[in-house]
Amino acid sequence: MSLHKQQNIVILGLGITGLSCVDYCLQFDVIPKVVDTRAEPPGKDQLPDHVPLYAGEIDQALLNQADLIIASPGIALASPALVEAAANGVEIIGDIELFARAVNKPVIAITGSNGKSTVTSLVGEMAQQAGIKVGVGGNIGVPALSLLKQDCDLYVLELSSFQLETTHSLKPRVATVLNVSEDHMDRYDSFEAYRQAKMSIYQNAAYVLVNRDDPLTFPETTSAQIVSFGTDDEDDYGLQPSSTGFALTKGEQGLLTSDEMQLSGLHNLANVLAALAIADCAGIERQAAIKAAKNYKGLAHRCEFIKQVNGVRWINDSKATNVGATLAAIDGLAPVITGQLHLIAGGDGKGGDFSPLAPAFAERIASVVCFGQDKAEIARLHEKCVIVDDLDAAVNYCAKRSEQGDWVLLSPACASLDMYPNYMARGEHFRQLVEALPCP
Ligand code: UMA
Ligand code: ADP
Repeated sequence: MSLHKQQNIVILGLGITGLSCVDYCLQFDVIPKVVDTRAEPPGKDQLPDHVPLYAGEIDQALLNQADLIIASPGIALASPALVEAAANGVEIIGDIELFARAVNKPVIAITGSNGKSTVTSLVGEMAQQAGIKVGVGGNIGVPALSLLKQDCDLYVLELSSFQLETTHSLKPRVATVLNVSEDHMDRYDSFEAYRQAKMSIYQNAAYVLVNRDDPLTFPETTSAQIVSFGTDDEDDYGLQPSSTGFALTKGEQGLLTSDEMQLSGLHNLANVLAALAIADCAGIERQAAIKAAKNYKGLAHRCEFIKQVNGVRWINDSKATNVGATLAAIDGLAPVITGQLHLIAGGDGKGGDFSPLAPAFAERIASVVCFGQDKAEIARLHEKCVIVDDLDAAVNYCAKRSEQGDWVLLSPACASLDMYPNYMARGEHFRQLVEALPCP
């Protein structure tokens, strides 16, 4: 797709997405107008001088007069400013739609409530291992448009429900919704609205990969070829119990075993099965994919082992920003621990329901230490929960309470934005606090 010099294009949001959209427009000699509700948007310093920025309150007339608005994922289509612009007939798209209109190589599109980044980066490693020039980006933190400059032969995109809301033309070679559980309820009217945003990834896909363990990932109708993964051995990509754990299989064929992998937890076996299925559908050489799966160590802030102090293992799962992710971490870790599990949780719950955590608190956790904006709501779930002021106090509490053989898990079930710039900063703070614990 090419943009026209005369077009009046407004880019809404000046984060990393907005900056990538500005850069893309400038490649076509189009000078966009940039609007952001923040007085000091984070991309301000990197914006070229000749691109006008309207920061602070939104000037509605500017939006209403645009030929095209490119909205960042942090701004909901349902926000009043965009609703009014749409009512005035202005076309509103996102960066992924621009990418979709321009790309001429196969695209793998990955969404889901949890596991997106893990599966996306693993598929990228598989393609690289097979010698394919691959671009990996999207919600994982590299704006998709910036990948187009690399002229890759395959693109692997992690897509959020926010990005999918403004995407219509993507024709993925393989599309998957890995799982659906409650998240971002501060942005959607209902769980079904959130799910439908995710399901739109299947439109125009050649292969649709569904999760047999989660019927919510099944499309109502599709003309695509359906492939499935699951933690049973019923069909397609699955698991069979073995003497050392599990064999990852496709039908009757063994692909690798869980003890050959560096990742742990049942949820990660599901992630690897999904990645292997995607690789097959995308034509990535099978042996290369298996080798990458064996070597893959996982990403930081996802059930990441930090340090053992006085016989206690400290785990950073700061990326667990919703209840489903924290449940997966507890279910994945609890069975391998000889001592007890202590959980640190809390932050901004995004309007979600914490109650699914209650049975896990009762059965699998010794102590729950709650901090952050929604600490009281989590603490209400069980009498063993205690409330502290911040992460420092939470780490100190767990250091005092834990004994040799115990594990301490930071898996907040909440976004970090009430106290930190992002989940990485929260995870880094946790790492520093653990590193500073006295070791005899
Ligand atoms: N914002 C305003 N006013 C504006 C524009 C944005 O207040 O005018 C706020 C938003 O509400 C949001 C923040 O600024 O809280 C950032 O929004 P953005 O759209 O400018 O974000 P980018 O910096 O462009 O980053 C986005 C994704 N962020 C969001 O979807 C909120 C990044 O995902 C993604 O990595 C990046 O594009 C590249 O594709 C982050 C994320 O938290 C990691 N995603 C959510 C998640 O994973 O749960 C969906
Ligand atoms: P996302 O990009 O969707 O946020 P990540 O791969 O970054 O997913 O993992 C985020 C968190 O979700 C991790 O902290 C982990 O505990 C949990 N998680 C990872 N894979 C799964 C899965 N398949 N099902 C449920 N939870 C998962």
